[in-house]
Amino acid sequence: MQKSAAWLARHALEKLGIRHTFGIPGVHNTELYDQIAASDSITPVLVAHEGGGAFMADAVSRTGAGVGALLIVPAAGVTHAASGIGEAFLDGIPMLVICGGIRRDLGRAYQLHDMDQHALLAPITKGRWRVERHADVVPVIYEAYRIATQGEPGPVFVEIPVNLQLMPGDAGDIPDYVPVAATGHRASGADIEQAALLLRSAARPGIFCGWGAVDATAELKTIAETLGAPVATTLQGLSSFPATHPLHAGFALGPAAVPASENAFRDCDCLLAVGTRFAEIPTGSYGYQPPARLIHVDINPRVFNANYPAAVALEGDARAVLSALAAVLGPVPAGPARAARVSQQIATDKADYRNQWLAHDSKGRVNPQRFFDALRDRLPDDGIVVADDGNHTFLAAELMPIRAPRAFFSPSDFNSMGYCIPAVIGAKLARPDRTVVGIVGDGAVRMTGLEMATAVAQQAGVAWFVFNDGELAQIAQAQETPYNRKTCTVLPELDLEGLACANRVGYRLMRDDGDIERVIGDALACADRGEPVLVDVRIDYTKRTRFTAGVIRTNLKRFGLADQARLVGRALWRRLTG
Ligand SMILES: Cc1ncc(C[n+]2csc(CCOP(=O)(O)OP(=O)(O)O)c2C)c(N)n1
Ligand SMILES: [Mg+2]
Repeated sequence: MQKSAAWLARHALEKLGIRHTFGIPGVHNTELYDQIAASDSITPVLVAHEGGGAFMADAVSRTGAGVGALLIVPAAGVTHAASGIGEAFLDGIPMLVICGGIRRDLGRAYQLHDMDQHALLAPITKGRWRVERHADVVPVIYEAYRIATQGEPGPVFVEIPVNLQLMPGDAGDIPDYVPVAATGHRASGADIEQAALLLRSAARPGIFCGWGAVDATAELKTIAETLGAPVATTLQGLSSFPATHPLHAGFALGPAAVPASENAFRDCDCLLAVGTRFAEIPTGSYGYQPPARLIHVDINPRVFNANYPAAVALEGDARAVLSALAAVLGPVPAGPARAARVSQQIATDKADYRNQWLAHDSKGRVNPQRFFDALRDRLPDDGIVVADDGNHTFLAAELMPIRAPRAFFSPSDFNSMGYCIPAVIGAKLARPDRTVVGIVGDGAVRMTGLEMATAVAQQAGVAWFVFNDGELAQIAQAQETPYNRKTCTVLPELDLEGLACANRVGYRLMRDDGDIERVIGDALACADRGEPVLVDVRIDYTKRTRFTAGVIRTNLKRFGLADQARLVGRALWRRLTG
């Protein structure tokens, strides 16, 4: 069969159930774009910047409704997209990157967009292919998709040289797509028994879950209830366990955690950690020390013992491992009484922490707790909250209860600002039935704010709440004490109303607490009508999150006494001299 590589790529993407591609056309992929435009099932989405496109594709995958795909030009398209590809790689999110390639039939050097993109992408993709023949297009895309979705998911890259796209060639026998089999587990029965034994005999068992457990909420609940164990989550895994559950303790572990979690895990003598790598954020910069009885469940065996030694390591898909574990755990006699005690303490600690925030004088600006209380009241339980990276992220993590799996996304380990504005669009396109809102800093909005026009073009009704504080607060707060200066963290003025207007999205101003209810109601109503809207939230950042305070303390302790004295001395001196 004679087919062009562009036709073959479209065929493969259709069979894989791809519904949107994100990117920008150029001379190396217009043939691909022409094919995709003719597809009944795939819509090519024009983005403002390939970085935004990659964040959209990432969010499509995070919803669980299919895998996000990019359709980009080589070199400049790839480097622009690299932030989103890197985020997906470090966060374990599948993504299919389809890229045009320079001509391989000319024998010419210094072609447009010629660079070694495979070398550039090697550290941030699970696999890379350059298609050499027409007959390889479909099998390579299927194989790339399999690699992207199997094991710990991640991005993959397929380059299709433009000469193959333009010319028909021998496509051979086009293979059928065979869906990727679900991963089970490799953990042995003896190891699962051993884990059950440790948990059963623990006096204060606890559970810590990350994004890897996001589809295992039911199994987590069963085990938590059986043991009467508190459940804390990572940042990325905030939606892995419902905040409405009485055993839900909240975000992070250790001194940077919310008080309910810090208290619930204080004397934890056996920790079941599921789908987390104990990375820097959820451990508060490694300020948390897990107990020796650490049972670590992950699909990626490389995470075991990377930061903390595991007493038992159980390799496999979280659902598969946890259901096997629940089956051998059986009833735990101490469980019900412990559950009652632990839940009561959690409820008290959560109420106290919330009251501390409500009592904080926001001096005429918007109180973060009042904001999140009102948003929670109005957002459906399965509404998707997308954060960016900054102080607003940790406020959301501490103050906004997340109630459903895959209902909270944030850039996590790669930690790329600029994620939220486009990711909200990707999430809405993948899940038009869900309410999707963004919480984004006024710094991050500068990076990808022009992507708002993409929402208008795609008729994606979403609301972005811009936490407008005039600073790169997460960094400015960390500069304040040691330096007594805010070098390069005070933002020049930006007219958010003008930005909304330029993008043709709605604009609402939330000046103080008195505006909260009305403006949130109004913004969500706009989004429901299919009208994207930017809300300018004049947020109060004068109270620190537990996370920021905890991380600063942990890092200070890490210095030796002489360095601590030097840093404190400099801080005091600057306080005196300005
Ligand atoms: C691409 C990128 N550049 C820089 C940083 C460092 N950084 C982390 S949080 C932050 C501040 C973000 O400011 P803003 O978007 O206003 O959010 P806020 O902290 O004020 O809520 C910065 C600069 C980053 N994470 N990513
Ligand atoms: Mg800010």
